[in-house]
Amino acid sequence: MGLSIAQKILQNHQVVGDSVSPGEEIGIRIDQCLNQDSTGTMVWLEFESLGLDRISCDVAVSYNDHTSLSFKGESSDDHLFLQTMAAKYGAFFSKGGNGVCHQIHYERFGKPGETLLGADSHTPTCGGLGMLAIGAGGMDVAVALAGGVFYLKVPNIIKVELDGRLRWGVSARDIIQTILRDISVKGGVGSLLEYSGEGIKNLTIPQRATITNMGAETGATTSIFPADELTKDFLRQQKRSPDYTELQPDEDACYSRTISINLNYLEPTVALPGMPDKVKKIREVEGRLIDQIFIGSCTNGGYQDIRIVADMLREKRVHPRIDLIISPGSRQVQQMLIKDGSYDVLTQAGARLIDPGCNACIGVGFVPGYNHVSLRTVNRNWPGRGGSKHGKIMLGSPQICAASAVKGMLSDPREFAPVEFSEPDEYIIDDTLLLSPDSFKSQSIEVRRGPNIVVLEQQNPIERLFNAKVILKVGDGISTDDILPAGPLTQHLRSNLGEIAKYAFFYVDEEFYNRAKNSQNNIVMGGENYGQGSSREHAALVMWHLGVKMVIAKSFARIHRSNLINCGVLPVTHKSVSFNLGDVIDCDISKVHDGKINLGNGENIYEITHDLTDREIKILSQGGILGYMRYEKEVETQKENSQLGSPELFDMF
Ligand code: MIC
Ligand code: SF4
Repeated sequence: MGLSIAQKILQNHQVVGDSVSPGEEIGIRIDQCLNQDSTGTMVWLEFESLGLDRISCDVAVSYNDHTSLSFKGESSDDHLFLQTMAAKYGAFFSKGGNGVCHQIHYERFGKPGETLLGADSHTPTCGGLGMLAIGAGGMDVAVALAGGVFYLKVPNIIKVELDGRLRWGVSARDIIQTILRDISVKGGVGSLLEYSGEGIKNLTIPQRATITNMGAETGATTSIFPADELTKDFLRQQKRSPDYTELQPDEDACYSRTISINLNYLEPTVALPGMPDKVKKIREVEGRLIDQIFIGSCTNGGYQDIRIVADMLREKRVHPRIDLIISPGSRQVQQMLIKDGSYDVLTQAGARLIDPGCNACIGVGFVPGYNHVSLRTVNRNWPGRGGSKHGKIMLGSPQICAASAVKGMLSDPREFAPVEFSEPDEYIIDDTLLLSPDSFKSQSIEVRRGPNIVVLEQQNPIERLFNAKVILKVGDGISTDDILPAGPLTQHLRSNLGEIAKYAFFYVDEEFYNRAKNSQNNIVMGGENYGQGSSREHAALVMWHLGVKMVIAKSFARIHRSNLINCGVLPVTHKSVSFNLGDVIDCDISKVHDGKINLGNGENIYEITHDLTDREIKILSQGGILGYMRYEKEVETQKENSQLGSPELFDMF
């Protein structure tokens, strides 16, 4: 049977498992890793706890992008910690102002056919280059930095067949927003979106990267495009090594389903506030008033994106009611825009140009006011995402943003004269803000650790039996932003679990923290797609810290489920069992290995099936992945000393 592109890369990297058939749990080798300033301090603390001298993957990069504006001193401490840890252990460090991790990674590092594991859910952006790029929690990334295997269930491969060519006013974002409208934020769970068809020849690499970036919003494990002549050209334009091999699926590759889209007929779209899949055609919603527009982020912060905006705003003025903020995705994009005069055009039109970085996307600055409507080229818009639950965020293309900026209301870009764009023959290459690990080899590195950077508690084996109390019951679609909000409240506390835990479920139930901290035996009940959205490991770490031992939900988002397991919190998937707030539940973890788990509350004992693999059960029994790795190491050492036969704890499995 033939293989798809993703399966070929999986097969080339497979170190555990016999096949790459969907559903199989396999282990793969990771070539590249990335982390950023919100997730990276934990990644490095976790890596440090493994006691190694140097990273073992080919390339690793730590980015300063989410809090690069350092509204709080704690963020500056985080940056210095990342910079010195990267230097000490052999990773690149991208300084503040260099831009958003995903934009830079596909410009400077991404490689067709290789694997990338990133502590950020939009890591799939590099799939636009034909790389198998997967978002994960910090602990999985720490293990990969150490040269460890990354485990995943081979996803179902969905073929997305594109034909035709986008017409003026319709953008790459409209392709993925149309898919989101059709399959929803749950439609990609357990799947991978693989693009093919004649239409992809008409999409540049940055356009493909927009699509693979926002594919994360479908819940898909990742998205990928073939590596073709355009990929090769892009690497040349970036003055990158030409060691490139074409990557195409086999003719008889098998797909779980096909989504066909004719680009000729697509229309500009907008996602209404609340969820990225609340997508409408612009003509259904035009005329609605808006207050603020933000253009940038890892979805639409590319040169093409902002250059088109400049061309649409040439000799025009931003409407008086609009605050237009533009943040280039990277310093390269910024320099291209300065060189071609776009910066002048945008400034004269009345736009505010800010430093490359995540900025408004994550509520670091430009937080919308009470009932203010903000139109953004970012990828997420659930309540609270922009830093306040009172703001309303809509998602749309740079073209829609430009048209709306001029008219002061949601507007159709097709009413503007068409703007042509072609990729430059060469991009400006200036890696001044990218520190290579080689520059530090001869120096002895002193790691700079601010007082807010708190070493993680040790993970210990968990008890087999416990009396736990349901302290929160929530509905469907709870995101990691609901579990632990990002933005001004917490962004500077990412290295301090004790402090950040105070904001757990802050916008959902302000009393959660007080309830949780009074007991060390807690349970949370969720609905469908629990933990969707970002890779934010902190959403699981704070549960661990607050004594949440189990989350029972109808279904889990992939990354959050793994994060819970890595943190020693049992994720139990159920459809029918429902407990109420205050119920006390016993759980005999020693029975978990039968494919069943017993949950009881006094009179009733429910035997329900679970989807935990043997490996996951072993991790859970050691209190999490770090405890498990420490345990494995001890077992190995003891074996070497010929003092131990088979490990007693594993006997129960
Ligand atoms: C996001 O877009 O939600 C973030 C902020 O980049 C997160 C990572 C984080 O919480 O730091 C993500 O996507 O994983
Ligand atoms: Fe940064 Fe926003 Fe992209 Fe997350 S989605 S990496 S916050 S730009």
